[in-house]
Amino acid sequence: MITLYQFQPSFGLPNASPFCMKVEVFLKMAQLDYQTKSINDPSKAPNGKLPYITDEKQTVADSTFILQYLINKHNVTLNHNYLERDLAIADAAAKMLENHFYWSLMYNRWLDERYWPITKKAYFGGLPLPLQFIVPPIACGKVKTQLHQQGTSRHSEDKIYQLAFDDIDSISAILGDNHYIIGSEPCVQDASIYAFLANALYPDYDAPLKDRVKQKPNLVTYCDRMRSRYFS
Ligand SMILES: N[C@@H](CCC(=O)N[C@@H](CS)C(=O)NCC(=O)O)C(=O)O
Repeated sequence: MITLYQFQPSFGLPNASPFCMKVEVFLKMAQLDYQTKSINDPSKAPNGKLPYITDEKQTVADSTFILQYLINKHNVTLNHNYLERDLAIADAAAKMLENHFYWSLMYNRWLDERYWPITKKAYFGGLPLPLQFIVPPIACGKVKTQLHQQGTSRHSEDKIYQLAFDDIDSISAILGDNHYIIGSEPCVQDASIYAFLANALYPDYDAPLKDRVKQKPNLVTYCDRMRSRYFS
């Protein structure tokens, strides 16, 4: 049995970590049997980050390597007869969300003072009382350092959101009238693209990234289509 180790679900999403959600979406797309286990402290994970999986005696960390492993081990064929060029476009789109858009999403949740109280409550509100005060500033300080070292938080707030708006606009342009990112059936990269867009769109509070996705009707329809296909 495959076990997916991930954060506890929050924001009404399967997972508020888009990387964890990507793996769970993929498991559903591939119709593989799995169970999930919640871990609150990622330092216990093999790479110090979530997600990771175990499958019989194998442990695999990092969503990209997890999907590669599952595809090979369980002979998953999801890419239909898509052209290599279209699959490469889907891959580039997913990587843009994972390695660029992600940082603005992190800023939105952890550093934008309007939304940090909401994030704090969603992620840490269930902790026992002394930990509710101790853990959030430590976790937030860690994210602050990451965002500074990566560079995103060195920009003004407007620019940080503009970076993500451009990503959203590009994904909307690539999707066009397709039902899924490059055609009428999902490919592997839809797992990632949906997980990231859903993380912007579905949390129950208005925020700049959510507003931008909502301005793109094709993205909203896409997310709703993926949600009802895999999570209804
Ligand atoms: N490249 C990794 C990224 C995973 C990742 O960044 N996970 C974050 C949550 S979204 C994490 O575990 N952060 C904890 C930390 O950095 O301490 C993947 O694709 O799985």
